[in-house]
Amino acid sequence: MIDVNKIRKDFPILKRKVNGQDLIYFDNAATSQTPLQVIEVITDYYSRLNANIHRGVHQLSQEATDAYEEARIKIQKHFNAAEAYEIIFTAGTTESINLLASGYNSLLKPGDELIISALEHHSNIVPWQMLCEKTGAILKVIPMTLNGSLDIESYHSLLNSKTKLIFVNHVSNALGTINPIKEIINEAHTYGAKVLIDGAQACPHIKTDVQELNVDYYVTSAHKLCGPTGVGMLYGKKELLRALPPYQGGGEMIASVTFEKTTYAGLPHKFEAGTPNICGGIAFGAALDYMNNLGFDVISKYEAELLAYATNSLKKIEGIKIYGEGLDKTAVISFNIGDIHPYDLGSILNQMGIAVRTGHHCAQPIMDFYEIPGTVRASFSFYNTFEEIDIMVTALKKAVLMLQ
Ligand code: 7TS
Repeated sequence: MIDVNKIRKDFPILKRKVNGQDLIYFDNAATSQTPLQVIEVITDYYSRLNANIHRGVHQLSQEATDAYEEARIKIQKHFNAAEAYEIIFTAGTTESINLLASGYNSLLKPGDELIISALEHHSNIVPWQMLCEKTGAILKVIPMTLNGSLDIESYHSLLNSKTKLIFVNHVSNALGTINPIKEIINEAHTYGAKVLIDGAQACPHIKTDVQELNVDYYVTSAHKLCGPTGVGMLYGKKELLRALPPYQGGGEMIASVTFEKTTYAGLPHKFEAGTPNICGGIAFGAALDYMNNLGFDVISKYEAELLAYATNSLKKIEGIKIYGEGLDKTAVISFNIGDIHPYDLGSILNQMGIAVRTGHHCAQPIMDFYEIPGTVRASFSFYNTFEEIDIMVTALKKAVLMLQ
């Protein structure tokens, strides 16, 4: 059982006021808030440890290196990767995907096929389009259905011996759909294709076991699960990462450099050029500790209760349309009310201290599918309460009266 009042004390930001009202933070799918336990690790890093890593014999550099590598091991254990060096630190999901797309540049030939889903965030669309332009590979799309899930029958018919890579999100950011990734991965493997799962939206809600899934690549951002911005990870199976060319050239990713020839370092350093976000990496590990101490089973059970409660309460508002209702989904509700523009609803909620996201949520193809400019998206976390949902519903009713 979650003691939400106790948990909320861990999050200083939840005490602040916005426009004279208590902040109600329902934009967790954009970024999650940071608990004191993680803030303290960040403060401690800059107060006691700050040094560059992997390069100094001095004490501070060694301690910072140890803390950074311990964080890598925490991430490895959390996702159950076979080896710590299969975890590559990146700046976040977007950079992880760009790293992969850049590597595949030399692995693809014209006519090779890539499969994407209709539910993707732009960061899992645009890098692949850029890659197709460079390589002559062809991008195919798994369509979505009206209820916001993937049309898996169509996926089966898109696969063939030319399919090289499939990239699908674990959870849709715009609708919260939990995609059947196990089935997608198993089916892809029968054709020898590899699968990248974008776990940005899954990681705050679901504890993923990459070996159990047998996924080839899995990416996420720390800031979605109570960690800082600007840091994330790429998991890849070691044999695939070894075969992938480096992303950026620079310091720390080499074995030797002469003007005639450079040889690259082994994993994970081959993909980690330059001074990384050292403090961010360490805080990523602390965020996983925090979430695991609460327990993902407990978190997802409580969030499911919040979702059910919010869905029921919102449905009582006349003219509301919830996109992706009844799905197997995380605690995300995307909706519109009548023909009110989502931006107007979001602005009025903001005046009442309530943070939601409005717009296309970097998933324009989903909005095009529903023929809407965007939605209001309320996304919940384990530190949200039923009372906050009541306040949002009342605020929405007031907003409708003002706008209609
Ligand atoms: N993939 C998915 C599924 C996402 O939801 C996001 C961010 C990204 C990739 C990109 O992550 P980043 O950390 O590299 O920026 N999603 C959102 C969102 O839904 N609202 O703001 C950011």
